[in-house]
Amino acid sequence: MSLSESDVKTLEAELSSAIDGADNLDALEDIRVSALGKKGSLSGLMKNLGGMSAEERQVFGPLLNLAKNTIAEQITARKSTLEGAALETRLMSERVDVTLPVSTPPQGRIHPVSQVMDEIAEIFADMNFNVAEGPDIEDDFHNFTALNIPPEHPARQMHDTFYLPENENGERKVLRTHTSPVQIRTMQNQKPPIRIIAPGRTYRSDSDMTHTPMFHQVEGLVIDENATMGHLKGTLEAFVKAFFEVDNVKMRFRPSYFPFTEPSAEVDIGCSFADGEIRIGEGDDWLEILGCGMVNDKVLEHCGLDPKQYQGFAFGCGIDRLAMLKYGAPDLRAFFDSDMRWLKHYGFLPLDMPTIAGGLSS
Ligand code: 2NM
Repeated sequence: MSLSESDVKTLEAELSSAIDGADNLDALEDIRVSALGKKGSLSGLMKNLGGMSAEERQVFGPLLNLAKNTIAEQITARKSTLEGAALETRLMSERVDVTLPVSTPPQGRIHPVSQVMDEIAEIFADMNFNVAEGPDIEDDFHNFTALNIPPEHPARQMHDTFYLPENENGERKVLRTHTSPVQIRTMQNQKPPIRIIAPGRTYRSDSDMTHTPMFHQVEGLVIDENATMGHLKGTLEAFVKAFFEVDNVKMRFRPSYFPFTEPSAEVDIGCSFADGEIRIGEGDDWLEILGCGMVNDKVLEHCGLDPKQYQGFAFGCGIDRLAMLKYGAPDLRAFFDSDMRWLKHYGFLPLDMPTIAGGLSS
């Protein structure tokens, strides 16, 4: 009989090192079949038992059984190691980071006009002003009559008003030519003290290099028992400094005329032009940016307020021009072209909100 104990030990050692060297489940399965399968090497040795004497069988039977069990256990252990590693690899490759944003970053931008409106609201909020709103389509009373602009008043022609077709009551509504009707509605509905700004769209039939038929205005109104022109000047100075982010600003109040205020003034701020750039605050040039005045007694009366008890001031300015000045956009008409290339250049990221603490235009 040719089978020796060392043959069994040698095969067992070969199989054992092959199992240790198997680096994936398919290779391990090949080894299992080549050792323990029907035509496997260990199974082949077992077939020798049939031709052995009883004494030999007593030696080789347990020896082969032990070898078979040892190899089978070793394959099972290696299999679970490889399965664990395979699972680990899969988990790593299929890993999902649930903290990542759900989509690509927003592609849109905040329009400079919206940005400036937010900045203005922030500045006046810090001076205890509320934001008031009203309809774009107004009636004649709120847009003109209450503001001391009666029919046939030359200011009606001045305003290049867009009129809507006559309605069933014979009335012609208008696209508001300023946001003053919002102030009128506020005075009608709210007991003083009043402290509001009214930002929004306004409309005049005017279109050239520096005028668009739709433009944006912000007006402010303070009504109290003793609000004065001094308060008006202080309020506007604080606004201009905060808006242009400068510590000093030269200001000049020129007498003017508006039907809704008496006295009335136009406000210029000092500036200089150097290297094609405008500097706000100081310099020998002047820039007109605001109109203002003490609210006309007739306006107070139209709103049901007693001018002997109440007085106040109002002001108004164009937002589009402020945005051009602050952010350097040269052409007003490009503001309303909805061109994404323009907006990518002049626009603001959605999450950079203006705050007094963090900076308005940071
Ligand atoms: C301006 C200039 C001066 C103004 C007046 C009023 C109201 F309703 F109180 F009478 N609102 N806005 C006003 C005053 C507006 O814009 C250049």
